[in-house]
Amino acid sequence: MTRLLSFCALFGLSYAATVYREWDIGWITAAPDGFSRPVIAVNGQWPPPLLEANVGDTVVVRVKNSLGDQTTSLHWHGISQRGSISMDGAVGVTQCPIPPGGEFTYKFQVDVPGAYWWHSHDRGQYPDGLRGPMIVHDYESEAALGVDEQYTMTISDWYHDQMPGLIARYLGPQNQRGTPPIPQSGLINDALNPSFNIQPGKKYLFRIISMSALINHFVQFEDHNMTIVAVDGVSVEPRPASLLLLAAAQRYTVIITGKENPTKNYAAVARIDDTRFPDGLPPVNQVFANLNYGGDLAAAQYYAPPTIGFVNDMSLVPVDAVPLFSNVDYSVGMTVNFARTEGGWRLMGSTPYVSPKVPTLYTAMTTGDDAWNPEVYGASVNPYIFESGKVVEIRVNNADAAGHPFHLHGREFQVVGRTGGGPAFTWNGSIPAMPMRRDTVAVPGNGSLAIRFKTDSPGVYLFHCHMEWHVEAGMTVTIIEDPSRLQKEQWIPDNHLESCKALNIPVAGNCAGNVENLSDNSQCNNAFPTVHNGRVTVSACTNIRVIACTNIRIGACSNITVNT
Ligand SMILES: [Cu+2]
Repeated sequence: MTRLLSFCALFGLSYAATVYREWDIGWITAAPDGFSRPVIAVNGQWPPPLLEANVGDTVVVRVKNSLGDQTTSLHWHGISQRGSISMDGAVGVTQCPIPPGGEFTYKFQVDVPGAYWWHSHDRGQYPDGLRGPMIVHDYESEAALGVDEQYTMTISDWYHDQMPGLIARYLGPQNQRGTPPIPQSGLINDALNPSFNIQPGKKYLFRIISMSALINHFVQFEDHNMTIVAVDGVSVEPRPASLLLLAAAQRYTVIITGKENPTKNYAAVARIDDTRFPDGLPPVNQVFANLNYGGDLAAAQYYAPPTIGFVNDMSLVPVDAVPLFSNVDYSVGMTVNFARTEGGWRLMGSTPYVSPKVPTLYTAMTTGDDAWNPEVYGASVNPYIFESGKVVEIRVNNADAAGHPFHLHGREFQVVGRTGGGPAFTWNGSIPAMPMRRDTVAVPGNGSLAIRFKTDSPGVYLFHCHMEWHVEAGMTVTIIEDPSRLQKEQWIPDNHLESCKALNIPVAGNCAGNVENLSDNSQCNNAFPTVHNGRVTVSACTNIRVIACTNIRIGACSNITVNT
C-alpha cells in the first residue's frame, strides 16, 4: 500500500508544470464590431490570449505595463489564491497599481478545473479590452464527459468610448438618474459573428464565459439542447437546458451534440438583456455565432431567444455533493442602494467603497494584533473581519429595481436563498440540502440573496457587484480572514512593493499609512457623503449582526451588534 501511494505521489508530481507567460500590456487599435478604437492588448495582440493550464500547475505571468498613460493590474477571476492572496490582482486591496513602465509578477497555483477568466482590476479598465478567458483543464474529468472537441465562447458587451471618460460622466453630477453607459455592441469571442465547426453526431463542450461590463446575456443554441455540466468553477450533475442567462462574470459549461441531419447552419445567440431597460434599449449590435455544418447549407441568422424560461441556477447540484454549511457563526446583512452624493449619483453597499491609501492586505500584514480592529482599515472599505474555520452567511438586500451580480474573490459560496425578481427567481423558503455553489451570483431587482461559505484560507477578499460601473460607484465590501495567521503564513514579494515605491504609496500601517497611531483613521480616504435621494431609503450598516465571535472589535459601523 505504501509503495502504491508513493508511486502515485511521484506520478502525480510529474504532471504538475509551470505555465510561464510574459505579457507586455499596451495600446493598439482594433475594430471588433467594425468601429476602430484603441484597445488594451497583450504582446501587441487583441483579442488577448486564452490562458490554459492543467489542474495543479503553477501559473507565472510576468507583466510589463507599456500603456504609458494608465496604471494596471490583473485579477484571476475564480482562482482561490490559497496561500497566495498577494497574487489576487485587486488594486488597493492586494496590491498597488502597476505604474506605466513598471513590471509585476503573478505566481499562483490552479487547484480546481473549470472555466475562469482574467481581467484588469484597476480603474474600471477591463472593458477597454484587458480581459480574456482562462481554462484549467483536468483531462480525467474531461474524458469522462465523452466530448469530441472543446470550445471557449466568451460573450461581452462592447463600448466605442474609453472607460476613463465614460466613468467620469457616469459618476458626474450631470448623470442625474445614475444611468450606466449603454454599450454599442455585443461580442462573441471578441467578434460579431464567429464560427464553430460542428459535425453531425459529435459532442462539443462549450465553456461560455461572460466578460461583460454591464449587460446580462440570454444564450441559446438554435434547435440544439444544452446539457449543463458546470457553473462557474463548479462541476454539477448534468442538467438539460434550452436557455441560459449569464450576468457579468458568470460562466456555464455545456455540452451540445451535432444534429444528425442538419438542414442549415444554426445560430448560437447571445441576446443582450433588454428587459433591464424599461425605457427601451438604444440600437445595439446583437450577436450570434455560426454553428457551421459546412457544405451548401444556408447561413445562420440572428433571432431573438425568449427572455423567460432560463435555467434557475439554484436548481443545479454540485457533483461533489458538499452538504449545506450549517451552524452559521457570522451572519452579516448588507443593503444595496442608490444614493445621491455631492459628486453625483453613486450606488452603495453599507457605505460606498473608497480605495484606501494603503492596500488593505498590506495593512492586515503590518498592524499586528490591531489588524483585528476594523478601524485600522477605515469605514470606507466596508471591512468585515472573520476568524478562520467558521461559517459565514451574507444576506444582500437589494433596494434597487435592477439586479446585480455579486462576486466573492477567492472562493465559491453556497447560494442558500434568493427572493424577488419574478417567477424564475422565486425561492420557496427552504434551504437546499446540497446548495449550488458558484463565485458570481445575481441578486434580483428588489430581491434578496443569502450565501454561505467557510473561512478556510486567511486573506483579504473583495465582495462586490461585477457590473464595472457599480464597482467604480462603490458597491464593494472587504472581507478579511484571520489576519494573525495571514501575518505568519504569507508575505509580499519585493517586486510588488516596487510598484508602490514608484507611485509613493505607503505599504505599512493603517488605511492612511499611519504606523504609530493605528486606530487614528482620520487621514484615511473617507466615505462619500450621502444625501437621501427621495426615491429609496438609504440605510447604511443596517441589519448587521455578528454572532459567535470571540475576538472581533467593531468600530467602523455604529449599529452593528455583536453577540459573543
Ligand atoms: Cu451592480
